[in-house]
Amino acid sequence: MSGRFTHAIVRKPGANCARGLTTAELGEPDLDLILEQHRAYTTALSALGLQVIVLEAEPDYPDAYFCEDAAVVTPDVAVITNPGAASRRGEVETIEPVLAEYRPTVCIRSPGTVDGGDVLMVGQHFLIGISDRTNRAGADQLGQILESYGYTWTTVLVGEGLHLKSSINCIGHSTLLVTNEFAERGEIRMFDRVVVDDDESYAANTLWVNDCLLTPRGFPKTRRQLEDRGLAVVELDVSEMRKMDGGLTCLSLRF
Ligand code: CIR
Repeated sequence: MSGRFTHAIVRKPGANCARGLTTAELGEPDLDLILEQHRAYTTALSALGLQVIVLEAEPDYPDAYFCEDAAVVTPDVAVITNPGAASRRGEVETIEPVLAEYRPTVCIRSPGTVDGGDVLMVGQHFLIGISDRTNRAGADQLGQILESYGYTWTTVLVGEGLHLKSSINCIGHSTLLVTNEFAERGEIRMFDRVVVDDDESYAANTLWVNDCLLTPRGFPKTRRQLEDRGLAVVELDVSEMRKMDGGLTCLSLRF
C-alpha cells in the first residue's frame, strides 16, 4: 500500500440494482437496506479522512455502483477500464470526467478488457487477475501503462470467484489477506499472507483504507485474525451487495 488516500468516488445503488449481474443465488437486494448499507460505507470512508464524491445512480447500468470496476487509479494516472461484461461497458463514460479532474487518464481499448476488481496494488507492484472479465490483452495494455509510470506487474489466474479481489486483498505494507484457494499459489507466495478460513472466504474482500481495515460483518474468525495482528478493524454490513456478487472493495475508487 503506498501513501494515504485523500479521495474516494462512490455511486449510489439505483432502484434497478436487482437487475445487475449475479451468480450468488441469495435473493434480490432490498432497496432500502442496500441504500442504508451504502450510506454507512460512505460515512466510514469520510470518517477515515477521505473526501467522498457521491455520484447518482445510473438508470441504464444496474451494476454501476460497483464503481471500482470502471477504473484503476494510481498516484500518477487513472486508467479507465473496458469492463469485461458487455452490460457494464458504458459505466466508464460517467467515471472518466470525474477522474480527469484529479489525474491524467488513459483508456483500455478492445479487444482488451479489464475490470478494476481484478487489479490489486501492493506497494509499487500490481497483481492483475486474468478472469472471465479481464483478458490477457487487457492485462498487457494495463501492464504497459503501469510500467511507463515505473510500476511492476504480474498476472494471477483467477480460477474461483468473480474477480481477483474477491479472494486476495492487501491489508497493509505487503501483507495479503487470501482465501485458501490462493494461499499457496506461486504468483503470490513472495508476499506475507493471512489465510481466511474456508467458511469465511467472503471476508477476504476486506478493504485497507489509511491503516484501517473495513471488513464485512459476520466473519468473526477473520476479524480476530486481523485484530490479533494489531490492525484497526471496522465491520460493515454488506449483505445486500453480496447478493449481487459485490463487496467492500468494489464499492469505491480510492485515491
Ligand atoms: C458484476 O457481476 O459485475 C457485479 N454484479 C458485481 C461486481 C463486483 N465487483 C467487484 O467485485 N470488483
